[in-house]
Amino acid sequence: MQVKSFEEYHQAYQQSVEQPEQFWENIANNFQWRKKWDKVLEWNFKEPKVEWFKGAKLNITENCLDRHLENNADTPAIIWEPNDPTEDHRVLTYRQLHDKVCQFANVLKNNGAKKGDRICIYMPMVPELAIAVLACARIGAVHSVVFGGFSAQSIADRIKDAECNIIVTADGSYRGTKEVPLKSVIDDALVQCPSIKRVIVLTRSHTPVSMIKGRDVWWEDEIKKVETQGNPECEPEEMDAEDMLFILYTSGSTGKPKGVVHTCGGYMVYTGYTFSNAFQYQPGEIYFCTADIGWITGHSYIAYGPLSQGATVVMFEGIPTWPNAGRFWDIVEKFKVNILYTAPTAIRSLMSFGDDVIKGKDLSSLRKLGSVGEPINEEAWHWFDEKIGHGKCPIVDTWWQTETGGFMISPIANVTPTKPGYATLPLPGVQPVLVDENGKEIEGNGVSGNLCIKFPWPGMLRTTYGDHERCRQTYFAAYENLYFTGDGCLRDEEGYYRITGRVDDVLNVSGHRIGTAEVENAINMHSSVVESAVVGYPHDIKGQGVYAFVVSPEKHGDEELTRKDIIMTVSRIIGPIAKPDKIQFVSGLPKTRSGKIMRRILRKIAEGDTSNLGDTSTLLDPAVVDEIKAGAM
Ligand code: 6R9
Repeated sequence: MQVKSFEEYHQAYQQSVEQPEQFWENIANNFQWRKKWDKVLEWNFKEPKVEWFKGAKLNITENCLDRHLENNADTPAIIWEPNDPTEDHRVLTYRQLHDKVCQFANVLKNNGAKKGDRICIYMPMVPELAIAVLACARIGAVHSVVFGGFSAQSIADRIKDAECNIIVTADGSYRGTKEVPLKSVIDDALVQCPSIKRVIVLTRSHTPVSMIKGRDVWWEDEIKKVETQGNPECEPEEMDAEDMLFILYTSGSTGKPKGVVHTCGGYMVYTGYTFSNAFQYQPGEIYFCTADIGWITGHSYIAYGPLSQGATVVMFEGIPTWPNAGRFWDIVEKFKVNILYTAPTAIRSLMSFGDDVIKGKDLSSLRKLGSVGEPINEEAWHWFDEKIGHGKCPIVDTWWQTETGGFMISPIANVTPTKPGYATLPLPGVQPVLVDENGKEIEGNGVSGNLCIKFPWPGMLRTTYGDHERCRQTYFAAYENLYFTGDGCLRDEEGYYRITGRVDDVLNVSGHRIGTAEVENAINMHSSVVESAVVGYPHDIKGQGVYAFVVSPEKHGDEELTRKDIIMTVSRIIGPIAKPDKIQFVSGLPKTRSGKIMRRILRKIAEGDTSNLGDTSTLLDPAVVDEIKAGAM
């Protein structure tokens, strides 16, 4: 599945465009199927309907676990580094991971889980999170992982949308010096969620929790029951290639997160192939992905992609800056990491601590570096290249999305010449196009436009859970016969792609996607807020910060306190990741005569660029702009 030279890349790319079905069929043959497909691809972007490997039967965990047992049972699958460096790390070989997944799959069955059920997972970054995910896939249940930083309200919304019947969680989690409760957040969420019949709770932090009789059970007790039942195996459920594998919620430009749906066959092929090819993974290499499994990067490139390739994955529970900003480098040294995959926001944050924290760390095991989540600025790129890679590791800047399932535009390590700030070229099988506002394709090089994809790839989303029309509207209606990514993009003279950021109302804060409408809805819940408008502004570490313009009528009381109350409200409604960095109180928002907020103006003010606000004559009340300008933070 790996191309070995730039020439081979071009050949593979050309074949993938000219004969896509043959191309993907060859790739798919590298995986284990119970039954092969009747047809490689059927599609139209109108409905949209996309089906890959139709008629094929498989179980993804057979590919991620069982098939490695014959020759690689003792290869470490997961090396887990705890939050606290003085606590022992854990190693799970493929044999051990297989057994634990089977055990927990049986726990799920004992608790009534069946094929097709939706199971919510809200857990810390411990091996049991990966085990729970794989156990769902083993029995054909659909997992919906919710990142540990989301609030009770966000969890409840997701559980209700997917009608989950089981939730897997832990008592609490550790992040640096903080102990973060999880079970009590779930308890708050479940007040609104009658569909949940069972809560399975892992012990991690020993935080006191309330266990409700008949509903809540301990992970450890349930495992013991399975052990006494004496059947450690759990036969993998046979799935259709197009059966649902998981739902993962992501923010868009409307107020409500969408449940992006991925299916078994295409997702397996796509994540396995892209992992193997882009990182040029070699047997025995130690691969460290710093993402959380709660995001797509963790799904595709901690769990499924690497495991289907028999890779050894380092999974980290803690944060990059505790006990100090050298933690990543300690982990690299400790496990002799060969491939490090992280995010620009982490790089910028670690950069800001200076070079002292890197001094004396042995980073010589590193061979390849990766970046994901947002455009990487040149300064961070060079620092990563020089200080971490010592100029000898290619930087694989992977552009992709929750919806794409896997890497789309990315260098192939040691094959594609890299360029700072560029995701470089599309991987074989990916056909990007740039379009103008009217949907007209912009051809040639040295151009920029909105990034679309014109042909399906196996890892693409199939629908948004429970609302196919929304999927069509969001991704396939903007431009006819194209998948619209929501990103702006530049193609330089050489044909290299550089992603310039979102062109919709989605912010990218520390690599996390946050919809401005969602934050506004949360702010507007606060009792002293009439309305608000949220925009992004450049932030040194986070990439983008959240800037809120808030209309609050009576300036009664303490402004600073109201600010804190609003921040607390957003934390409660969405989660701490969406907290505004700046809140400016204003007497009104700049609106057109038809009542539309002119975000363009607010964006400029938030960016500190008030010299040229463009045409403000169509505003209902142009004076409000001067007031906002004067009060900008
Ligand atoms: C994988 C992931 C997707 C959005 C995407 C884009 C931004 C991700 C990027 C990048 C520039 C990269 N993005 N990787 N921008 N260069 N290498 O992050 O998925 O959370 O769904 O976010 O992130 O704006 O549209 P997701």
